[in-house]
Amino acid sequence: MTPSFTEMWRELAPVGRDAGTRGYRRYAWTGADADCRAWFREQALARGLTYETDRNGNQWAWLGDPAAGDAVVTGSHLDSVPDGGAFDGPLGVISAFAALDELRASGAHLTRPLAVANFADEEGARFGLACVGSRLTAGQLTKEQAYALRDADGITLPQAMEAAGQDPGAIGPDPGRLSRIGAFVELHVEQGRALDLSGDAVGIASAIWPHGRWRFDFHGEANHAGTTRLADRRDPMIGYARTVLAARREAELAGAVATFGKVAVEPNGVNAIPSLVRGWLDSRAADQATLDTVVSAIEEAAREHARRDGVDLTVVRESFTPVVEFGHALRDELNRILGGKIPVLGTGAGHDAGILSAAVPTAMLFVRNPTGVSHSPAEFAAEDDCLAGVRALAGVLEGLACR
Ligand code: HGY
Ligand code: MN
Ligand code: MN
Ligand code: MN
Repeated sequence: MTPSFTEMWRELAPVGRDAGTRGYRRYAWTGADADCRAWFREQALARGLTYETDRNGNQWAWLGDPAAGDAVVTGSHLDSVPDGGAFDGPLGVISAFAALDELRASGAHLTRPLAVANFADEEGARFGLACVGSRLTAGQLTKEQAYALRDADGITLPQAMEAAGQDPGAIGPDPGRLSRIGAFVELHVEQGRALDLSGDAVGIASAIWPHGRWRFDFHGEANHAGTTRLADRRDPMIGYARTVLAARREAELAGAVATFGKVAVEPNGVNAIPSLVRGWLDSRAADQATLDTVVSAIEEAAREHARRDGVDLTVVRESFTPVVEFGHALRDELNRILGGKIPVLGTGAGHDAGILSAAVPTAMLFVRNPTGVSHSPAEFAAEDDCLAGVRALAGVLEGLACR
């Protein structure tokens, strides 16, 4: 008997959850990630699906011949941000298995292969780059770039993969695999309140905002916190703090978003003026021009503050995802399959679907999140809405794979 949606949810819920914060710490290629990947493999084998892990560490569970081509693939990711919520990623993977179960139970006659996918390292929580598994597969990240990724302990991505039993030697573009995918549909919890405001349980994605990550390094002069006159200081924390305020101001002015959510201080001593303050900016906007304007204004403000404080500043763009407009053909087909009344909404959140949309026809379904909160242990979606998402996904899979 294959586990139901609720049983799968219960099985996965404790994996990688911090007892204190109740948030998830499922970072790529760690023990918690290995437990999630073992869970995925069990789900595949329990259903008699053909299980595989590809050269980039993405997991696939196939119904039908993986080599036949024109496959309909659905899935998402199982890794999390630090203290992430239960739904971001896992809802798409669990719903994919549940929708496939529904389709098989209905006796539908499949005319195309189906697959459930778990994309490796979507959040980039450990190595700092989002969507590593799907970017490698789609040829948007080179092997050299991937090999240069390292975590806070200096462990490189290939070292972490090897330690987890995944050979990093073969990572890289996988055009053969992509050429066999006719459509990819990712179901995801909404990370916002559009569906709550419209009163719908399920929505379809229209676009993903352009977004990126920039690292601001403020180099000052370490000194004694108790004996150094204020006028003699080159304190990088001051310029960093003013830049955080400038980021909020510039984002408000432009109707964009900008967040310094991660900061590292050296030497990080209470009684030492820092030598270095390193802050990571995540900024997103509805269009490229606005995003460019906001980030340039933030960088200009940062340079002015650094100059005034006698501090050196370097700014590095660490990653960037251009705007994703999901193709109308598949999007409209989903809407037709689902009765034409499903709201279409944009999002500021990045997804594997956004990466893969450059290579295969791609669409996204969103499930209502009543508070809109995400990347937090408070993330929530009601079970009825999750089951409505499964039914919608099952309908989409049937509409696409049972022609
Ligand atoms: O950052 C994002 O938007 C996604 O959750 N990785
Ligand atoms: Mn996320
Ligand atoms: Mn996600
Ligand atoms: Mn995603």
